[in-house]
Amino acid sequence: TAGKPITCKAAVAWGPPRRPKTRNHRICHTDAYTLSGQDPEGLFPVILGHEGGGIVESVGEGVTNVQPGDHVIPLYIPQCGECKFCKSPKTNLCQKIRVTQGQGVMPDGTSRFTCNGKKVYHFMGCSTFSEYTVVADISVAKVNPNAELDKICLLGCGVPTGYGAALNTAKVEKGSTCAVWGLGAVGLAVGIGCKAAGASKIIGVDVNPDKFKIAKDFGFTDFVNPKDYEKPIQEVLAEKTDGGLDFTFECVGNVQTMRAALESCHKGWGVSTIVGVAGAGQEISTRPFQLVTGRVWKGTAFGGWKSRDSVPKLVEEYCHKPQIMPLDKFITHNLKFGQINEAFHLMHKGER
Ligand code: NAD
Ligand code: AHE
Ligand code: ZN
Repeated sequence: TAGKPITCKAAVAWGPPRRPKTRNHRICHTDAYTLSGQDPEGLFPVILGHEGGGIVESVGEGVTNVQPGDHVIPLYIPQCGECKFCKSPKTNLCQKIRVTQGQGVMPDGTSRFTCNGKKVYHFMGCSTFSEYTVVADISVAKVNPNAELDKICLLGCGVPTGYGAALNTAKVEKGSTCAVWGLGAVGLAVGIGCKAAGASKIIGVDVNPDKFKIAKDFGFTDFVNPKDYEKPIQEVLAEKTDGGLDFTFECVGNVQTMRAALESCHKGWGVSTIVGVAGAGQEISTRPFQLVTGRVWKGTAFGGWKSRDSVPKLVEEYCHKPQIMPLDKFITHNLKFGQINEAFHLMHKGER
């Protein structure tokens, strides 16, 4: 049906105050963030969703990298292989279609969605909260068709992001000490990355203590709830770790926890990686002396993975080494597509 309209179900978000099948979808906190109106790039009406897995229904003229029937994971960071970002080994941030993607349209400037006769925007080049979606050819990874789509859809964002933050961005070292703020899917995935790298201590920091039990299964060895202490968490952690951590990760999206994570790093060498996405207009701050004295502030998008090269490999890692890539453990609820608003509600209940 290439070129012909398809009528299907989709979760259309008409505007920030309202709550809202590719085949399998997952909600990432970033979907909730854009829905809340905090995203400076947020446009409405929109079909949100950027973590999914599906089967190619049809391809446009000239598309050669996938064909109907292929199993694919949509990619919000594409990989064209030609731009200067793709050619650099230092980044995964392909820029080939970034401008139009941020404008909620396809690379040719058009939207391919309408609802009740109204134009509906694309989201992050994916729009997975729909039974059918349209994406650029460089925005899909072709993956092993034997891998279950309802599991590997997790490899569209949260899990690779956290796992790669530890392995690619921070480059966690064997025997090192690590701390992770925020034990949602992203923070838990940082845990599996730190464990894979051989960290000796992995401290989970969350204001919701219900998260600590589940996090033990993701490599975390210790837990701290900042609400249990009067003094700043950076002081608490410095005392627990002989002066500070080798690696810290912020997976909340809060500028105060970003500062705490940096200042909890060990003098001289501690590396802090920002993964969380903060709201529009927010800024980070710390005394420059923190950096002068050897702490390093970094950030990561999609865990630094060059998407089309890496996602198929992560799928194979799940298939052949599930003890290292335990996707099944991330799944707490399976809901029907019509229950998408309930899914957002469950995610918000996980916050405190
Ligand atoms: P989530 O809502 O599932 O988890 C967030 C966790 O943070 C919760 O467990 C909550 O209890 C905890 N938390 C809230 N306030 C806290 C505080 N003050 N101190 C400590 N913990 C606190 O979210 P998620 O889906 O895991 O995403 C986490 C963040 O990462 C979001 O900001 C999301 O937008 C961002 N993200 C970034 C990338 C990237 O490529 N950089 C990719 C995916 C997600
Ligand atoms: N649109 C926001 C930025 C949001 C953001 O930082 N997105 C991350 C991915 S979060 C996935 O859950 C990202 O990859 N950013 C790189 C990019 O090019 O957007 C804003 O502030 O405008
Ligand atoms: Zn995401």
